[in-house]
Amino acid sequence: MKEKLQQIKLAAQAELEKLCDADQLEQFKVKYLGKKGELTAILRSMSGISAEERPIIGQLANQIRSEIETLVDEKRTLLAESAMKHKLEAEKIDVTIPGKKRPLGHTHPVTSTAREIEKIFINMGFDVVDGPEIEYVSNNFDALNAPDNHPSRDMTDTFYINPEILLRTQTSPVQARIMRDNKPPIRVICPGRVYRSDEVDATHSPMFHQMEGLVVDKNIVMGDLKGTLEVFAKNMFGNDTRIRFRPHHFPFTEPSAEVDISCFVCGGKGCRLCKGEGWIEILGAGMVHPNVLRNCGIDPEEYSGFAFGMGIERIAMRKYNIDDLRLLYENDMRFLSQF
Ligand code: 2NM
Repeated sequence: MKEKLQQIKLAAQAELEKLCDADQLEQFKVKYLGKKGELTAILRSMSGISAEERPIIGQLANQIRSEIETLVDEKRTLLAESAMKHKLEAEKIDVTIPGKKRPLGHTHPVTSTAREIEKIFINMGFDVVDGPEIEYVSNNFDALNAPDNHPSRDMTDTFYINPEILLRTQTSPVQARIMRDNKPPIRVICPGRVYRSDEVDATHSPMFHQMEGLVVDKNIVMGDLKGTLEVFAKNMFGNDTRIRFRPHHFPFTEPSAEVDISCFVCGGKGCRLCKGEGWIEILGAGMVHPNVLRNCGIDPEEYSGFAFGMGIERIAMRKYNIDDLRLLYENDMRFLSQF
């Protein structure tokens, strides 16, 4: 009996050496220590042993059992360590390998130009306001003193949704809304998309962006308009920039003017950019027509105002020396990544 137990112990030790994973260790435990295992079988068969020997054999069997249990625990730890080692080895990350480059976009030149213009006017105390691109004819034309026969009202120039609703042709309807809903003083600029039924070419697009400004208060005069636009021009195009007003006509302003800046390339002498003129046209402006104030619920006897409007693309094209408007809409990375 004793020899048998010693044999089991030796066999168990030898077998344990060869185990290489947790599954095999479980099977091993069942084989030696389980209810139907070899040690249990020995203890069961003790009925044939003399009364003196029984406690000795029993003690030995229990001792061997606990030795094997200890060995199993040690082996379990060893196996777990080696499993973890393999796992770490397999999942090793080389932190020195260069990462995947993700192409990072940036602000579109039309947007960055709009932000730059906004900043200049914000510094002069203007608020930035937006409004719907789908507008009422009444806000887009009627409130702004556009005569019934004005060519811009024509179906061939404007996108109508129905006879009362259109895609706004300018952002001034936002200003009509502002005047109707607020008491002066009003100081706002309105950036946004506008729509006109134009064929696409180097200088035209059926959708483009505008920035319009409006100031309404007591005692606003043309000098306020000139001063404001001069500050804008100097901030936008350089401190040496001068501005010039040429008489013009808009239905919503009286008097009205087209505004040029001195050429920021040649300073006014005449060059390729300004086509020998020395001046570059950048916006339209004027004193808000009394009819517009009245249409929007402001008394023109008490208040006066000035307004102006510019195409953001046109400013961006001047600023970045872009000669074809279409480049701004094609989203060609070779073009956009230059800005
Ligand atoms: C321009 C030129 C001149 C303008 C007028 C108004 C309003 F709402 F007060 F009537 N907003 N913007 C205006 C004036 C726009 O764009 C070339």
